[in-house]
Amino acid sequence: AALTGVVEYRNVTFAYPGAESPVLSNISFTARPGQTIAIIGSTGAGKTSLLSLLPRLYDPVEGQVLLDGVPVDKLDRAEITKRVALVPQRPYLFSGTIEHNLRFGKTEATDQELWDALRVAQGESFVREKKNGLGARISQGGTNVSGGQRQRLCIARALVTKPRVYLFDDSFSALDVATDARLRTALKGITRDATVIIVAQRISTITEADQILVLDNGRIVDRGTHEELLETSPTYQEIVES
Ligand code: DUT
Ligand code: MG
Repeated sequence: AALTGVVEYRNVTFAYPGAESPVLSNISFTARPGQTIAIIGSTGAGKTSLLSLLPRLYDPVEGQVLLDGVPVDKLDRAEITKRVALVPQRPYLFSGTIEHNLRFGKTEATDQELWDALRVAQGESFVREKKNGLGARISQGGTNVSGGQRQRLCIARALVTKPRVYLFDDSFSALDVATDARLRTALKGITRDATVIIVAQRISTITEADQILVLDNGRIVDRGTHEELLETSPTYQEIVES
């Protein structure tokens, strides 16, 4: 069977409801299974807004977002949720156990699947260290775990759903460089056949991406691999040097 998980943005323009000017203009790109597409750009460039259109947190005002060739507004939300996992920039945990939080998207996951996801997300050891393990309580908003632990639990939650498409919104920024590197190596194995779109601040997180989109003021100003952009993109060079 053909691999699913093809994401296409076709001439997408987006403004927040009630706002006059668009925050995204004429965005076009395709991300295929097995590929990692990175999005980089300064704060306010529109990276989070861009990701939000695939799971339909918002809809574009012009153009189309397609999943496996079908415009997402023609798909059931449940179908989108099954195929696409978004790890949000501000990872959210709710009051309940670690297990509840990990099963949030997929209630029928086995404990083994939860531990497997935690292992990849580099969250296994801190959960094992807790007296109640998966049964350890998380307070509302996850205030009793660190920012990095919160990010790792939210990454594990996404892995548990075994989606075709992963959207990581700056998901590695609260991790130290070594943990970030270990996590991404482990992820590579898991996401080999999946489509990965990753927003990053740290250049080291994205140098191996198949394609990097440089977003500036809601537009894709340059695109290419790390090596190509170093040669051709002044905006990218600025980001690398900053
Ligand atoms: N914006 C809104 N309403 C919202 C969210 C964002 O008007 O609910 C604006 C703020 C900004 C633009 O949209 O001018 C793009 O914001 P976004 O959050 O997409 O930018 P980012 O690239 O993700 O910035 P950061 O690197 O700070 O996460
Ligand atoms: Mg953002």
